[in-house]
Amino acid sequence: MLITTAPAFPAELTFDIKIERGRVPDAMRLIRVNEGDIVKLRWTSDQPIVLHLHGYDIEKRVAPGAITELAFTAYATGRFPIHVHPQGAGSGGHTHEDAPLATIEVYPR
Ligand SMILES: [Cu+2]
Repeated sequence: MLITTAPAFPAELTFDIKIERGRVPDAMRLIRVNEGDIVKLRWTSDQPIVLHLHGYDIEKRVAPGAITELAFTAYATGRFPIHVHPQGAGSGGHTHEDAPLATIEVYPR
C-alpha cells in the first residue's frame, strides 16, 4: 500500500527542465505535485519547441537561449501529459499518439 502524505498547505514548487533534441532527462519525465500547489516549470531547450500541457490546456513556445516559465495552480487532480506540438502547424494539426515529453501527476490533498 502506498501512502502519500501531502503537506497541509499548498506549496510553491519550481522545476527546472532541460529539453535536449526534443527530450527531457528520465529523472524529469514524471513530476509529482499535490492539489492546490503553485507549480512553476522553467523550461530551456536547445531548439525551438511548442509545449502543450493537457487538461490545463496551456501552450508555451520555448525558444533556445532563454528560460520559459509555464506556471499554473494545480486545481485539477489526475495525470496530465505534456506534449510537443509541431511548429506552426496551426490548431488541430497534431496527434497525441507519441509518448509525452513529460507527465504531471497531481495528487489529491
Ligand atoms: Cu497537444
